[in-house]
Amino acid sequence: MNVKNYEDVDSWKTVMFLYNAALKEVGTKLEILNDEFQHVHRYNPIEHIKKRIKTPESIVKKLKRQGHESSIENMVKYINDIAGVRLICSFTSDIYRLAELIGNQSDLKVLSIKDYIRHPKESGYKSYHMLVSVPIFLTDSVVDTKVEIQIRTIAMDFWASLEHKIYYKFEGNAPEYISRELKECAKMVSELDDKMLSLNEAILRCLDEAEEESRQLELL
Ligand code: 0O2
Repeated sequence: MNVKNYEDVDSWKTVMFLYNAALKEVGTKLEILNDEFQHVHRYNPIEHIKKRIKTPESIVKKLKRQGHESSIENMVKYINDIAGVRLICSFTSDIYRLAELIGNQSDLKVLSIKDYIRHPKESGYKSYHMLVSVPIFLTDSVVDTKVEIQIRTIAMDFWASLEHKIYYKFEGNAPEYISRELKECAKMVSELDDKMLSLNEAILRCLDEAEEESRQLELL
């Protein structure tokens, strides 16, 4: 990163302060949504939330990969996931439900959506990405700050975390058979997700039927 003089150090600190604030704002919003869901529907769509700020090394690497010079200006302009929140859900249906709830939050602006669930990446990667901006209220101004929200199931997260580690070891040059095997694993993960979703739907139907039966018995 181009942090050469006091002025740059100052802008670096300001930028990082803003991303940290945005991460807190979005993280809290999502926790509140999850709590409200539990309160109203007695169900938590979010299994857990992970938050992170991208490391300076990772920012520099990504800028280089994109063909941009390392500068604070370029990082703010081109790197969308400096502040990142990952929502891990139980079922695929939770992902779209959460995406809709996030889209309905009036103070969040949805800048872009990448649906790697309906359109998986060549690697087999599946996840739902939302790039949002959140207003950060300062003493004398308001700054819209970008946060990337990745929403995925436990199974998708398991695959992505291991694949990320494996690829990191090969620095992107994994042998062909490893990429093929990883893709095969991604297929198994998708089948597992589909099976879990239909099992859950069957369980909910059984519970509804049992409830209806006991209501009918009470009426007799
Ligand atoms: P890291 O180390 O996880 O942060 P854009 O942000 O839209 O300008 P970008 O970054 O290519 O362009 O967007 P994209 O495709 O939405 O990917 C962003 C992030 O998604 C990546 O960040 C990964 O976290 C994750 N991701 C995308 N593709 C894959 C994949 O094939 N495997 C795994 N495991 N994760 C993936 P980083 O900065 O690349 O990495």
